[in-house]
Amino acid sequence: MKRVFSGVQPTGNIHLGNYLGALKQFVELQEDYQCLYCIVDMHAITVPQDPKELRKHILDVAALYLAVGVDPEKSIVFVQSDVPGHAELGWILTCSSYTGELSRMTQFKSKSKNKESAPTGLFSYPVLMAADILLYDTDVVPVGTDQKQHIELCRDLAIRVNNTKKKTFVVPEGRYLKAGARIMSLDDPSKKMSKSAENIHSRISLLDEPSKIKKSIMKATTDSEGVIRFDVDEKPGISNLLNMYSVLSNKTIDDVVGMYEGKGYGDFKKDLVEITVEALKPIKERFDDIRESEELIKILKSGAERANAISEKTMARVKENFGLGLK
Ligand code: ATP
Ligand code: LTN
Repeated sequence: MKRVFSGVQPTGNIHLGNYLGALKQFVELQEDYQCLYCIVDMHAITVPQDPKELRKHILDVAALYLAVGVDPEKSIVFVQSDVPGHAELGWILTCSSYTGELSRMTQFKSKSKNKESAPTGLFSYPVLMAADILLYDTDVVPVGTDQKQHIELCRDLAIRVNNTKKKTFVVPEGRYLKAGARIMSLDDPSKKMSKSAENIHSRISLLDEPSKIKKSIMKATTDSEGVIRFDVDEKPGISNLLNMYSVLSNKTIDDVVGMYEGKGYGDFKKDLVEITVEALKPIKERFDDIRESEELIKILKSGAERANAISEKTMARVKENFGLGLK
């Protein structure tokens, strides 16, 4: 069976962008692949984290994976720092990566912008991500398009090692959905929706109360034309809302535009609130049950054991091909 790997950072509550860009794919792929879904806590500490909050967010993300439909009987769900191979391979790959290629990563540029100095971990973050993926001989990586550059770097590193040492790694492919791959921020549609943005109305979290969802959508930035049509360049706000409407209702954007011909932004936004609240209601209900249950920790522990068993085999091959350690 081909393998899938993906990860989400425990840096806050999962939002609609994470869900529509990545988690929806996680659920679909479980039928045809062996899937590993990781909570990448070591990526989260590339920016300062409060230890108590981080622990809470790890369990929140794990419970949300299960609440959206990741099935622990089918998929391996685990926490990154429970498998030492990630850090180990991360270092080995750091030695095969170049500072020039890392300094071109746009996520690093935007996260280090306006800071006097940036942690080295933030700079080498994409190398750890490559290690996550290569550690499991991954074939397919479902992510949002914001991760495309990191996936390309991962492929370059795998090919570089395969060319200079013996063939060591499987070269993975990114998998991006047509719709949902890049949901934009509600208050500034030139930026992607993000967990860590300061304004809570810039995003819809999967656990938001209906009143918060309503407020965020009704406040969402649009334009003064008053016509509902899809045009990302001229009307980025409305186009983003149309995209969300289309994916959540399983209708094409053209159909949605047709339904709102002659209607105003207010009517459209009200309906989008209703669709969003309905879509998220069952997720929130399942989340509350799972988050409280003792099963969650058991699932993560057993996931880490299964992930460790796979990663140890890869690490033995990597060490052999690099000449590290004793035979
Ligand atoms: P942070 O704001 O803390 O950097 P984030 O919101 O970007 O976090 P991640 O944990 O980095 O979320 O990403 C988890 C997954 O969600 C990745 O596959 C990523 O590509 C996807 N994703 C993140 N934001 C969006 C978005 N706005 N639209 C579509 N997919 C997204
Ligand atoms: N870099 C990703 C999170 C992430 C990831 C991964 C995604 C870390 N390791 C491995 C896919 C595969 C992000 O910031 N969204």
